[in-house]
Order: sequence, then structure tokens, then C-alpha cells
Amino acid sequence: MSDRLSLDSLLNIEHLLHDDERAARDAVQQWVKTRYLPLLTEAHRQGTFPAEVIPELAELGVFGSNIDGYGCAGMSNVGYGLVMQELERGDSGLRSMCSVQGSLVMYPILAFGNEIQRKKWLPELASGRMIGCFGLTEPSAGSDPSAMKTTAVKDGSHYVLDGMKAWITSSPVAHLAVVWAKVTNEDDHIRGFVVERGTPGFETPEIEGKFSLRASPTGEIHLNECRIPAENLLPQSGGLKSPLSCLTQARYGIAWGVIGAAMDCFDTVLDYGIQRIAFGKPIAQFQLYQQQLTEIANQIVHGQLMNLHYGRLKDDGKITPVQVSLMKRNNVRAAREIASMARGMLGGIGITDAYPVIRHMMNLESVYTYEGTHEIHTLAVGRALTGLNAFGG
Ligand code: TGC
Ligand code: FAD
Repeated sequence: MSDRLSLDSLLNIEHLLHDDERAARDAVQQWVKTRYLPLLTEAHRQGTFPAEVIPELAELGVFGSNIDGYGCAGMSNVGYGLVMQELERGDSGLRSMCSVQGSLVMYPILAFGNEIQRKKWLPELASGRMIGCFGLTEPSAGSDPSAMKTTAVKDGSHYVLDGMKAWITSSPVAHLAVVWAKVTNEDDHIRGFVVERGTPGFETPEIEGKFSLRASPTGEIHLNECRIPAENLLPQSGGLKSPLSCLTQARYGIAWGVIGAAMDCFDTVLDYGIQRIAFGKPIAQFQLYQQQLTEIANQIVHGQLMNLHYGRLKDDGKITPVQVSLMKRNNVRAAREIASMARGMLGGIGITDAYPVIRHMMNLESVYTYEGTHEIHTLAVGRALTGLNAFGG
């Protein structure tokens, strides 16, 4: 057998990364391998998230890692992306929890909150003393959040929230929720509110029976005459653009994350193919197996280069939402196809959790749907390319 070329060598981007970006990536990679994966198989079987690791995740600086100040790590966007990659190399549920905390809870408080709100909540969220969730989707408003029915009514020094949010990552365990609602007795604009657990009329039942993201609690948010102080309104929020700009932050991290899941699938099937013998030789020696390995490596390199390029654009403040749609769409589709192909390459044992591949495959079904489905991103890019809007007039 001749020498093997590693995926890292094929990609060869180490010299394009800064020292602190490599250090953050390596620290998270090591932690996931030695600390998280040993807990994961049982957590995945039981459908639970091992919450005891939250302080360790905070110590690694993964919550709001690309935010400056307020106890956050202040990493570059490439550093943040690499962290998401390593979390999702472990499990999409782990990356989901961290994406939501940083991009969908801390980011709106940073971008649309006032200084009092930032100082009150961001250090708590960065340290993991508080876990947050983001309530935009409703049972009858998923791809089209503008159709939301949740309302907020100003009543003196309070707002009264009514409605229901569905499919909310971390809601069953969250200490606070960033909830989006239409303020019906002011300007009818969609605005963001922080609702703290313990507020009467706030309930978060868990969604049971998931075959995907089993190690990530997903729930609903029920708001029943839920009365919150007016100071919990995020004052700079206004219009659908506010929650959509949070999604742009999270989608960027997802595009990096799923490449981590794809890399784990690649490593698994490469090792398996070299060790597994059929017809008297390693299955990796057969042309069809090599064709599949090559296809997987090709897609990973492609996705990683897209991430790095758009990551540097984001660091320069130049990335646009449509570029983020393109990277989320491309990389999630690629990772989903890779996981499915890799599952087949493992033969029968590939359907069990002896290997991580079927877990990635099931997880990526959620990732394909959340944060804008594949079709929604196709139409968002199509709209930008043609100037013609498939969603409306
Ligand atoms: P549209 O007219 O396009 O936009 C309204 C305003 O928003 C602006 N905008 C954006 N801004 C920042 N980032 C984006 N991605 C943006 N997309 C649009 C836009 O410029 C406009 O601004 P202005 O100033 O003109 O008012 O709105 P539309 O109603 O036509 O909707 C477009 C569409 C379909 C693309 C949008 O509704 C959409 O993205 N739908 C998908 C919904 C979605 O992704 N939901 C995700 C929920 S959260 C989640 O899934 C978390 S999973 C977390 C995890 O576990 O990791
Ligand atoms: P629908 O919008 O009903 O779509 C159904 C199908 O129709 C899809 O294939 C879609 O692509 C297609 N479709 C819809 N419109 C069009 C169109 N115009 N053209 C072509 N095809 C179209 N939401 C939150 O707010 N916060 C969270 O933390 C969160 N976490 C999630 C976690 C998980 C595990 C999952 C599965 C979802 C989560 N979501 C969350 C919700 C997620 O964002 C929505 O599921 C997603 O936006 C799709 O909405 P929907 O499920 O209502 O599907």
C-alpha cells in the first residue's frame, strides 16, 4: 500500500488560518472527542442532552464566541465557524444548542437590546449560567414567519403576550426565550421580547418522538396572557428583518458545522473501508468505494473553501444574506448526501450506533429543514439572481 493523503493535506488551508483560530478549533475538537462523545451514545439513545457539560462549553468560549466583551471570547468569524465545525463533528444537537445560544439569543440581545439588557443577560449566557431559546416558528408559520399569530399588547408598563411557538430548540430547558410577536396596539410591527422562565403564562412542553437531533431538547412555547415588563422589549427590533438578521448569523455557523459532520462520516468510512475485507481484499480497494470516497472528499473541500472565503468576507463586514443562504444550502445538502452515502458504505452495521454515521444522517434531516429549508434558500438565491420574487408579488 502506498502512503495515504489526509483530507487536511488535500484541503491544505492551515496556513490560511490564524493561530488563535487553529487553537480554538483544536481545543474544541479535543474536548468533543474525549469528553462529549463518551456521553453521547447513551444520551442519544435516551433522547436527552447531557447538561452537565454546559460549564465546560462555556469555559471553551463557545457561547457567543464571535461577540466582543460581556464575557465572550471575541473570536473572528472564521474562528467561530471552526468551533461550530468541531461541535458538529461530534453531534448536530450539540452545535444546535450552541448556535441558538450565540446567534439566536445573544446576538439579538446585542444587536437590538439596550446596554442595561446586554449587561444583564449576555454575561449570564456566555457563562452558561443561563440557557436561551429563540421562538420564531409557529405551528402554522414556519417558512413564512410573516404569517405569525403571536401578539403582544402594550398595557401600561407591561406587554401581554399570547400565542404559540413550535419546534423550538432548547425551549424545555431554557431560562429565557427571545420571542417574536406582533405588537397589535402600537404599530403592528414584529418585535423581539425576552421572556424569563417563571413568568406566569409561559410554558415549554417538550416535543416527543423525534428520530433526529435526539440529544437536543426541542419543544414548544405556550404564551397565555404572559405579562412581561416593558423593559424586556428589545427596543431596536422592528419588522421581520430583525429575526431574519439573527437567522443569517446562525445559518453562517450551520454552513461550517455540517462540514464537521461530513468530515466525521469521511473518517469513519475511510477507516472502515481499509479494514473491512470482502472478496479477499479491503473494500476501499474497489473502484466503486474509491469513487464514493473521492466524491465525499470533493464535497468537503468544496464546502470548506466556501466557508473560508465567506468567513473572511464576514470578518471584513462584507458578507450578504444571500451568500449565507448559498453556503447553508450547498453545505447542508452536501453533508446530507454524504451521510446517506456513508451509511451505505458501512453495510449492515451502518444502521446501528456502533458508528456515528446514521446519527449524523438522521440529524442532518433537521438541519436540512430548520433555519430555512433547502427550497427556501433555493428561492432566496433565485430571487437575488433574477430580481423576481417567488414568495410574493
Ligand atoms: P423579505 O421581504 O424577503 O424580507 C423582509 C426584510 O428582511 C430583510 N431580510 C433579511 N435580513 C437579514 N437576513 C436575511 N436572511 C434576510 N432576509 C430578508 C429584507 O431585506 C427585508 O428588509 P426591509 O428593510 O426591506 O424590510 O421577507 P419575506 O416575507 O419575503 O420572506 C423571505 C423568506 C422566505 C426568505 C424568509 O421569510 C425566510 O427566511 N423564511 C425562512 C424562515 C426560517 O428560516 N425560519 C427559521 C426559524 S429559527 C430556526 O430554525 C432555528 S434552528 C436552530 C438550531 O437548532 O440550530
Ligand atoms: P413548512 O414551511 O410547512 O414547509 C413544508 C415544506 O414545504 C418544506 O419542504 C418547504 O421547503 C416547502 N415550502 C414551503 N414554502 C415553499 C415555497 N414557497 N416554495 C417551495 N416549497 C415551499 N424554529 C424556531 O423559531 N426556533 C428554533 O429554535 C427552531 N428549532 C428547530 C429545531 C428542529 C429540530 C426543527 C425540525 C425545526 C426547528 N425550528 C425552529 C423550525 C424550523 O425553522 C421550521 O421547521 C422551518 O422553518 C420549516 O417550517 P415548517 O416546518 O413549518 O415547514
